[in-house]
Amino acid sequence: MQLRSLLALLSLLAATAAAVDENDPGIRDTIELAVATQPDEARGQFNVELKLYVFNDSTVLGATAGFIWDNPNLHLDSARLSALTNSRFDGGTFLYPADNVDSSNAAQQFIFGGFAITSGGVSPATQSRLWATYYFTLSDWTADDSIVIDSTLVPPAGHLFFVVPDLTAPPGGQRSFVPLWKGKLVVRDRTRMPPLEPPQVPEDYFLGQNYPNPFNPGTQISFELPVGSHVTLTVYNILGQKVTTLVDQSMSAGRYVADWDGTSDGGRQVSSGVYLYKLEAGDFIKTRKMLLLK
Ligand SMILES: [Ca+2]
Repeated sequence: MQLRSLLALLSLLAATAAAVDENDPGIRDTIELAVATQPDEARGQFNVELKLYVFNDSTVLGATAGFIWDNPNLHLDSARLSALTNSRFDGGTFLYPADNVDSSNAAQQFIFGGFAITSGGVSPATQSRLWATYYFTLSDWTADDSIVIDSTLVPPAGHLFFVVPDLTAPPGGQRSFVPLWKGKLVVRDRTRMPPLEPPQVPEDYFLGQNYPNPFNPGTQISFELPVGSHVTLTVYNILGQKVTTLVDQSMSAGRYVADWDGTSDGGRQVSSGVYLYKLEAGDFIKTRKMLLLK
């Protein structure tokens, strides 16, 4: 794993907006934080536990992360990788401890240059999983305080991003992208201990860019449903003529991938060119383009 190159990429990605990254193959990889707080009366402080959940549908070969917080009394004490990732990361430690702990507490930020992923990366899964837990203490918290923990603006490096195998490149090729980050986390209630549940259901309808693109002969189209819906996913040629229907059924909320093998309803292999695919689900209608190149 070339972690030095991760660092170089990190600086390149600093200005990237936290929008959907079209380099993300398949379903949108998603990061979400959950937090729990608990009074520690013996020490006159609060313990704050932050959990990082990840949904990844590609093997993640490397990752970087960082976040900032707006309360100077919040102090990051330690971080621990989950059992899921422990066995795949170098000793369960962060690669660049100099970026961590004491030096970052003064700036109220935590940035690290990469999980040192070994054993071929973190395999994809069909649901979000816990990757890491961060342990903070809060020395003073009045009833009206809230704390914002935000990974979307992390100076000077940038967002968390993933490195995954690039299936459109020669063997060994890699690509990187910024996973969808679910925005800022606001910690408001100083005594509540909410359940730390991984996020499972998408917040909005979404139609992803097909992958790979351009493609030959087949490609995959991802989409997400926040609620159960009747779904149609239809492929048209550039003249607006229907080529094939990939999905036409009721589906429950969740993340999905449809395969298109490049054939029409009649079973014929279609020719090179631009094709459109249209998702209709509930009130949501979205059309995107894809390119078949032979
Ligand atoms: Ca993905």
